[in-house]
Parts: sequence; C-alpha cells; structure tokens
Amino acid sequence: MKPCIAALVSSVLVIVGAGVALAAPSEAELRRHLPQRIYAGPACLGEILPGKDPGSAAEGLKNLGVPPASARALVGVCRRPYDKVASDLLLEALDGASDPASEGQVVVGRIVEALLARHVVAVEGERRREVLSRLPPARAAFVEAVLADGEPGQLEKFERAASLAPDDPEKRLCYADALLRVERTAEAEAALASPPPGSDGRVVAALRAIALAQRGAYQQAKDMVASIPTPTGGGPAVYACNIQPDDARCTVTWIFVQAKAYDAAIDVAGPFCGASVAEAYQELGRTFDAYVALRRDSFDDPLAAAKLVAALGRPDVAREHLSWPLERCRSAKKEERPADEKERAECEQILAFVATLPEAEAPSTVDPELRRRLAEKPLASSYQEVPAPKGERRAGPPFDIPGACGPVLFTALEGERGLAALACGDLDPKGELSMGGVVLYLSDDGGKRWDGPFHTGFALGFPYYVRRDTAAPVFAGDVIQLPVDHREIDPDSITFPPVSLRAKRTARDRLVRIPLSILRRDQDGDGLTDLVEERLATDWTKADTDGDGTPDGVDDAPLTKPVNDPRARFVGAVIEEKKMVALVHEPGGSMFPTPAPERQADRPTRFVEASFPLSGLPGRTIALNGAAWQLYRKKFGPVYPTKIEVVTSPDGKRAVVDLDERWRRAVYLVEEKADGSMAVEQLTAWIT
Ligand SMILES: [Ca+2]
Ligand SMILES: [Ca+2]
Repeated sequence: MKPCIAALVSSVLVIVGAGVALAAPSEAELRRHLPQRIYAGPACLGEILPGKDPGSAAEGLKNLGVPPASARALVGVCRRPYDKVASDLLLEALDGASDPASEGQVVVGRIVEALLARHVVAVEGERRREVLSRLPPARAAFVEAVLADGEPGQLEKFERAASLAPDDPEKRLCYADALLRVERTAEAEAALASPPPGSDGRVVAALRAIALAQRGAYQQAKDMVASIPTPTGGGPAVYACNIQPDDARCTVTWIFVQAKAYDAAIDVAGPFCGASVAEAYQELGRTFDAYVALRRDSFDDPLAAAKLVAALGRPDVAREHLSWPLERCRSAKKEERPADEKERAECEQILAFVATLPEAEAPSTVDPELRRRLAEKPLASSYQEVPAPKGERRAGPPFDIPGACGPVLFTALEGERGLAALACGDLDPKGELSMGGVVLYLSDDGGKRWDGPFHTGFALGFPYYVRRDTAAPVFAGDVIQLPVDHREIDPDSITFPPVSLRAKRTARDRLVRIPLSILRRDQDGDGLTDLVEERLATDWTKADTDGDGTPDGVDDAPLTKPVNDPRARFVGAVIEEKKMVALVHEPGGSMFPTPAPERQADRPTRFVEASFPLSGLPGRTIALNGAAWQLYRKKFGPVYPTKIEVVTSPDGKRAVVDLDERWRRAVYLVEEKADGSMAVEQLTAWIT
C-alpha cells in the first residue's frame, strides 16, 4: 500500500487548480497531506549530497570541485536542516567561491535548488528571497514555482523556469505536469513531444497517458499506462513537483479518474490504488462506485463505508458497518476502550456521524402468528427424562442406513424393531458448536428397510448427547427410550473458535422417552412432521403457512409469499454462481419426508437472516429477520443463519451482496446485463 499512499499525496497536490471536475483543495486538505510529503522526500545525506555521512559527503563535494567553505556549509545544512541557521549556511555555501560560473559553484547551485525545491530545508520570507537572489535565474524560478504549491500563478512560474532551462528534464516535465493540471492538454503534449535527454521515461509516459486521457483517448492512454513498469517500492527520488517515477502508474490512475477514464483506470491500476479510486468516485458523485471500490478491500475503513452507504439511502447498513467500532467506542470495559489519542479521535468521528443518521426504524417486527409459534415451548421439552437403570449395557449392530444425513451415534435391534440415531446439520445450523440435530431412523424388518429421518426436536449439546449403549430396552411400547447424557451447552460460554464450552447442567446416564406419536406426527398432512415444522418455524396446524397455495412440504419459501423483490434476484445470482459454497449451512437435502420424495434432493434448506422478503432462491429458504431469529434462538439455542445484506445501485442494475456467516464472509458485486443475465464478481472473502 505504501506506493499508493505516496501517490495519493502527489495526486492531491497534482489536482491543484484542475478546474473542470474539482474545486482546488482547501488549505486544510493540503495541510493534511503535507507531513506525508516530507515522508516521501529525499534524504539530505546520500540523495542530495554525494555521501551518506558528513565525511564522505564532504569528500564527494570536493571531488565535484566544490570549494571547501561551500562544502562545509552544505554538510552543516544536512546536519541541522530544520535549524534556523540553515538559511545562513545556504548563503555561505553560495558565497563560497569567488567565481560564480566555476564548475564547483554550479554544483552548489544545483544542490541548493534541490534542498529547497524538495522540501529538505525550509527557508521563509526575506531570507528565502535573499537565497533565491543568489541562485541562477532558472533555479530560482523553479524553486519559486515548486514552493508556490496551490497558489495562483504557479503555472507561470513553472513556465518561466522551463523556458530559462529548456534542457533540464525536471523543469520541463514539471511544467508539462502543471499544464496538465489545468487541462491545457495540447500545450502539455507539445512540451512532452521531445523531452530533454535524461528525462525519466516512466514520468514521460505517465504524463503522456494523462494527456491522452484528457483528450478522451482512453484506450491509448490505457496502453501507455500499461507500458510503464509497475511500482517496485523504494526507487529514485521524488521529482520536486511531486511526480514519483516509481509510482507513475498509480499517479496516473488518479488523473485518469479525474479525467473520467474510470474503468480503464481501475482495470489498469485497481489492485494497488483502491482507496484513491474510491475517493475519486466520491468526488465525482458516483457514490455506489465509490462504495464498491471500498468494499473491494477487506480491511476497508468502516466509517468511510458507512458514510457512502448512508448516502445511498441505507442508514441501517451504515449502522451495521459501524457496529463493531461502536461497540468498542461505547464499551464500559477498560481493556476494550480506545487505547490512544488517535483511536479516541476516530471514536469521536464515528459517534458524531452516527448522531447524524436518521433514528433507527422501529425494531424489525415479527408477524404475530410467527411470534406465537416461536414463544411456544419446544416439543422436545415435553419428553420425559428419567435416570437410566443399572445393568448390563448393550450396543446395537452397525447398520448401513441408505441416504443417511450424518454420522450414526447409536443403534438398537430388538426383535424385528430397529433404531438408529444420527446427527444431522440440515435443520440445525449450529456451526462448530454441535454436529446438529438428532434424528432417528426406524425399521420393522430387522434393519432391511428404514423409515426416516425423523427429527427428535433436539440437537447435540442442546441439551442431550446420545450415548453409545444402554442397559434399558429401547422400545417400550410406543415410546423410544434413547440413552443420553444431559449436558446443555451454556450459550454464555460460546466463543469462536469454541474452545472452552461449559455445560449449564450435567446429568449423566439418562433416558429420554420419545413417544412415537410425537415423533411421527404431521397434524396438517403437508408431509413435514410437527418436529420438522417447528425447526422451519412453519405452522404445523396449517398445510400452507404463508397462504400462497403451495403446501409447506414443497414450498421453496414456506414463510414468504413469492415477491418480486430485486434484491432476492441479486442474492439468487450469487447462490447460483457460487453453488452455495459461501453458505455455512450446506444442506444434504435428505432430511425431509415430503409428498414428492423424488424432489427431495432438490430441496436443501438454508437458513438466512434478511430484513427483506427473500423468495425465489433455488432450494428451500427459511428467511427471518433479526428480531425473529432472536426469538428462535431463545427457543432452540444458538443457530447461525447466513446474514444477507444487499445494497443496490440507484439505477437498480447493480448490487453489493454481503454474505456474513460470522466466521466467514464474502462480498459480491452483481450486475444485471442488458440481456437480463447476471454477472457475479467476488469483491472479498475471508475466514477467521
Ligand atoms: Ca406438517
Ligand atoms: Ca406455502
């Protein structure tokens, strides 16, 4: 990123006076970048004086014919460049030889020019005029031009310096650069037509590319930029007018953007100039493009992203971007609070910005019927739990369950009656906390054919773990006695990764008594048992929960009537494109006894948190808003639905789709093409 920071500095200075798209930056804006210009400046010893230490610098100057008195003075400047004696020393250096035209004195003039023009030494007011009056006119004019940064008349000063020293590459190229800043393109191209010998080819190409872009010849400009070697870091000194040869491509990117060659610019230089592209888009009022540019960076500035998305009419997403920083800024815990002045200032900015956002809308509402269902006690809580009898423990034979949705935890065979208990994640997206829900398969013919899976209504660790063997009969008439340990994971102990989970209550070696009448019950005959419907948050007394005419068992979105929300289409495009690999909950699709079993494989279920209606996605989608998920978790313990947010562009043709799975996240840009097809591009992805 370093080259870009430097490029941003130079680019901000470069746009001074560009009259077309931008007002000149304010003094405050310039000041903001000045310290970095010093950072980017050359070293006094080694880069401007010919030697890395006072001794070798003095020796180098002597070899160049500089008189000893001048050499001493120049080395003295480098020892204390910020001292006020520096101006006296500069005058001493210039006075050192009796013949101002001598070879040594020419070298002194060049060095004094470089010290001033490259901001190594700052000399102000009358002293500066005195120093400049003793420099040759071309050098004095050039120093004046450079130091006139942002002031009116700077261009004329560069012009004068270039005309006084037509063979000096730096003066000519800086004049061409100044012409480009005010978009006097033809004159700039004339100045660049035959650059003086010794000109840096990278700088010439960069400036020519800017000129081409200003003329609208974007393809040629792009080719020209592409011909410049990519930055390698370090490299030669900064030009006095802040053109940095090593960053030529990056600098041009900014100018390209200013010149409205956005796409060419991003195409060529996007990977190393993200922040400047975002800023440029913003200046041009292309807020959505600026937002996309920021979201390309996984470590984007949350406040910048929040401001942009708020400007796009989404204060809710703005708050979301700032939720982590806000938590820290508002934290009462000492170790979480901002550590230093810089962080405190950032917090102040964030809090001030949040105060400008419209009041958060009423907390997302939950349909009253859904609220009632989620407030009911889980069916599994009606199961009797009793201590297991002591005695000889038995495990059942290993069974091969066709189409099993997960690992087998326990089996039993009593006469012809067989049972297998498995853990399946399909309806219990609990991530790393649990292998998932406990489901049973049943057999009446000694294990040849199996019926199931039947969800028991509980998941491993919430609150039971299934034991491998038992001393009790498993089939007690119409009740299944499953051997378990009661060890409920304490939600307060959950961390990522879950390394130190605690149990709320522990009771070893119990039997949980599951009546077959509850296990198999499908009150509304829609093909989903009550226990599965409970998981899906559908209504087990209504075959068609959302009333759209499609029974729950075969409804892709049983909680959402089909709606034509464009956001759902953008999400659908990502899911189609990515084959759902981005979704944490990857359903096996074998979980559901439906009236159309041949379609079961097509009917995976995903659980998502979305604040907008989500229908029409491939497979089954259980979409609830944040408030409903809170109620769901209160009932069933932690679940990790994929949080989906979609920010659409003002014209509705593009969208940023953000899939957040808490420990995984991926952000996509989706664009609807003219032919109606969708193009999906991944902007970022990370896994903690
Ligand atoms: Ca049902
Ligand atoms: Ca329906």
